[in-house]
Amino acid sequence: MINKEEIVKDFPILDRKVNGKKLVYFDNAATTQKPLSVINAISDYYKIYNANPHRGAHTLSVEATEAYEQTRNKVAKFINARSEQEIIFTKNTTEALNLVAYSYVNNNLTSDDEITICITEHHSNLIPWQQIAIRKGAKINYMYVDSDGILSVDEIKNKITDKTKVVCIAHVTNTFGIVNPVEEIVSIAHEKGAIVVIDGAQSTPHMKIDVQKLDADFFAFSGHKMLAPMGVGVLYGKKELLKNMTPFLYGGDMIEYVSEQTTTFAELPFKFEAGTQNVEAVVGLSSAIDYIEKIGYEYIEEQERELTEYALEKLNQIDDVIIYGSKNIENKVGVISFNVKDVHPHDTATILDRYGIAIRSGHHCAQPFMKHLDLNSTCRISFYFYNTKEEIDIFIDAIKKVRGHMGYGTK
Ligand code: 7TS
Repeated sequence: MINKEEIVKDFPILDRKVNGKKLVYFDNAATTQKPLSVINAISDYYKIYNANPHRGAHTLSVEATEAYEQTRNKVAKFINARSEQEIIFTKNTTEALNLVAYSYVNNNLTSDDEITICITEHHSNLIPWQQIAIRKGAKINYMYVDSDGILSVDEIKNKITDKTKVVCIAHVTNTFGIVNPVEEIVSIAHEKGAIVVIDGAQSTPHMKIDVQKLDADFFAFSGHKMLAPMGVGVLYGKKELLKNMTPFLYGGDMIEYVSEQTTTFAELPFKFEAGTQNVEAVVGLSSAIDYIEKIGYEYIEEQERELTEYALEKLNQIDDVIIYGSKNIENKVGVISFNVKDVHPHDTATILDRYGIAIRSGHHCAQPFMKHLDLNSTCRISFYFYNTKEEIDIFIDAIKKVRGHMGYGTK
């Protein structure tokens, strides 16, 4: 039995006060907090074996290299890649997606081709494709969702055509937390001969990822959304695709041999990791994976489901709150978008901050989606397994006071 109180104690920041109130952190889709084990792993790296990996014959460099490469191995197992050669460390999901855009799509797209993406995409899974499409004179084909944020199989079938070369889709959307039917998308895309890039930034923290089962051609995620530090992300790619791709960045450590006029490149995965990498973040990612595996996805999913159900029920009871997106808990992670009637989301977020509650407000880096729904912006709460029902109670009490702060009555 996992003890929630013990879990909460693992996260020192959750004990701090904000504006004189105990912190309630509901902005986990933006970034999660870090357990002491991750913080200590980073501190130990600097205290004991900080060095530039892959470069030195000295003990510290060997130890740093081991830590770095062992993490690659751990990540490969974590998402069930066939080989650690399929794991490339990047700065974040954004960089991983840009790598695919510039090293694969840029070299394989013609003006007759189409890229299919969903209207719900985060800008980092939209702008890179848009830029390549502009460069190549190709077209972006959008799959549209209903007002609940749900993507239908008919829409997928209509928008993945014989012209489609690449399909890019979030596994879980960051605005409403909807789990997209990625396995179906992959199967339809592969039938048409298109490759699929899955943005796993919002899924990897919350559900067990099996890239072989998904049959994803590329899969990207960020460490910082799953307990690890900022500054490390992962690009998984099928080996046969990665092998034929040109490097994204050029420089130290990614070469085999350099002469005055030409260069040959290192084997996978090193040809995609130019320059000194973020070893401290990689070490932190290793520790974060250990933590997630220790508590297990079963616990994570169960906690988030309970919290989301509870919060939806409480929010639903407040007349002045408008909830956006599907409320079907079976198809959703712990993300709720909402607005308080007549109150700008930034005002709501600012008022909640006075009560020590951290939420996100704005367009959530998904402006085309907001426009599609005829919305300007929303408030968003997003949970992780360390959140509690007591925190939701604090949040609900504060939400009931928002309109009063703005000079309105509250029902
Ligand atoms: N894709 C999705 C679905 C995301 O939610 C995010 C970040 C990214 C990509 C980019 O991740 P990064 O680590 O490269 O920045 N989403 C959010 C969010 O919803 N609020 O803040 C960041």
